[in-house]
Amino acid sequence: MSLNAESTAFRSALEVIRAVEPRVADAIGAELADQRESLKLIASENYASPATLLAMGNWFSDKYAEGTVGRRFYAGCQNVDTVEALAAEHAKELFGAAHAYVQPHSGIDANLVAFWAILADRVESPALKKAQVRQVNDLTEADWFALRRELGNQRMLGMSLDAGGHLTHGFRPNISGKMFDQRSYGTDPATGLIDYDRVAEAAREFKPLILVAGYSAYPRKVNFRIMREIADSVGATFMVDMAHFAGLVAGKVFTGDFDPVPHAHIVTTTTHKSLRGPRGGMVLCGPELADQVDRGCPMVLGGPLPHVMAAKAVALAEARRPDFADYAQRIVDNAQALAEGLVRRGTKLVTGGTDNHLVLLDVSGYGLTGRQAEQALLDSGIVTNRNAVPQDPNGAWYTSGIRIGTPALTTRGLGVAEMDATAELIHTVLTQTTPGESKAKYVLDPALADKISKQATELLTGFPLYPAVNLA
Ligand code: DSN
Repeated sequence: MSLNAESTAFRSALEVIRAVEPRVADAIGAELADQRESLKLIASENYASPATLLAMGNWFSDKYAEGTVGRRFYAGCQNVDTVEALAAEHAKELFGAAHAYVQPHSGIDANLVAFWAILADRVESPALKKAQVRQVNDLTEADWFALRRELGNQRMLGMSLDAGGHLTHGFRPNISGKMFDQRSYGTDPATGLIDYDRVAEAAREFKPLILVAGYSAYPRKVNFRIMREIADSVGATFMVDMAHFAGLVAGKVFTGDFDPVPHAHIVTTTTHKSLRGPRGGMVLCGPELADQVDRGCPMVLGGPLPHVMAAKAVALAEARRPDFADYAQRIVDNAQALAEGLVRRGTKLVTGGTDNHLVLLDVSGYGLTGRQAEQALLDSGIVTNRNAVPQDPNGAWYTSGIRIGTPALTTRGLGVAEMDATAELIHTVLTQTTPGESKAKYVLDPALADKISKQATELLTGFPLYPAVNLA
C-alpha cells in the first residue's frame, strides 16, 4: 500500500530522529497517541495543520536573522526575508492591519514589544531617544539609570486576573508588574460582565498611559469601540491582547465593535490558540507605532525563529481561506452548546454562558476546588485547566473554577451533539467526585473514572485527529 504524503513525511522524520535518540522519537509518537485519545478542552490549545507543523522542522532553524526584512544584522537572510514578509502580508490582509510584526516568540514577548513601542512613542526622555538609536551599546550606565528613572512607574489599566485578565497585563509574577504601576478593572459582581462605566471611572481616576483590553478567561465579547473611547478620554494608548480570540477575529465572528483591529492603537496575539498556527506571537499596529514595533529584536526579543515564521505564513494563509470562517463560527456554536448543556444539568457558569470560545465553570456548586475538579476530570480522560473565578475565595492556586474551550475539539470536527455529550461526562465526573482532606485531594471511584475515560475516547472515535497521519 502506498503511503500518503503526510504519513510518509512524519514517518520519515521519526525514523531519522530515532536513529540518533530513539527516546525522543518515542516521546513524539506518544504525544500524538495521547492527544488522539484525550478530550482536549484547554481553551488556549489547538491542533496545527500538518503543513504548519512541517514548516517548522527544517534548516530555517539554523539561521540568525536579527533585524527586520531587508535590514538584517546578518548576511544571507534572503530566504528568511521571503517567509517573514509573507507571514506579515498574510497577517495584514487577514486582520486588515496596516502593519504586522511576526517575530515574537510568544504572547509575553509580543506584549513586551508592544509595551516598549508604546513607552518609546509616548514617553519624552532624552535617554530613551538615545536608546532608540541602533547602537544601544552606546548608552552609558548613567543613561540606563536615567532611562529607568524616566520610564519607571508608568501606569497601566488592565483587566484583573480573577476577572479573566492575563499575567502580562501588569501583574507581579510577570515583568510587566515590575515595569508598570498597575490598576485593574474587574467585572460586575452580579452579572460577571465588564462594566464600562466603572472602567471609564477607573481610567479618569488613574490616568493610565496604557489601557489594556483582552483576557484569557473571560467568556464574553468585549466592546472595543467603547474601550477606545475610554482610552481617548484620558489620553491613553489603547492596546488589545487578542491572543485567545484571534481566530474569532480572523474568522469574522467578532466584527464591528468587537473586532479590536480598527479600534486599538496596537494589538498583540499568540498564533497557536484559536488562530491554529504554530506556537508564537505577533503584533499588529498602525503606521505610527510600526517603527518602534520593528525594533522588537534586538530591543526585547532574542533572534527571530525563521522556521516558526515560515509556519506562521502557512497557518495565516490557511486562516485566509473561506473554510476558516466556518471553523471560527463552529468554535463559538460549540462553546455555546457546551455551556447550555452544563447549565441544563445545573452547573454554575461565570456570566451564565459564553459568546466566545471558552466557558468558565464555578465548581464550588459541586463542593470542589478547581484543583480537585481539574485532577478528577484528568483521571477521566478530560483535559481542562483550573482557573480563578471573580473574587475567588480559593485564590489563584487552588481556585474555584475550571476553564474549558472548544477550539481543539472543533478542529477535530466535533459538533454541538458531541458538546452535549461532553457536558454530560463533565457533570457526571464532578457530581461523583468528593472533596478530600485538603484543597488538592479528592475521592473519585477509579472504575468510574475509567468508564468515563472510555466514553470520552468513544466520543472521539468518529473524529480522528490528523486522519491522514498513520505512524503505524
Ligand atoms: N497560558 C495561556 C492560557 O492558557 O490562557 C495564556 O498565556
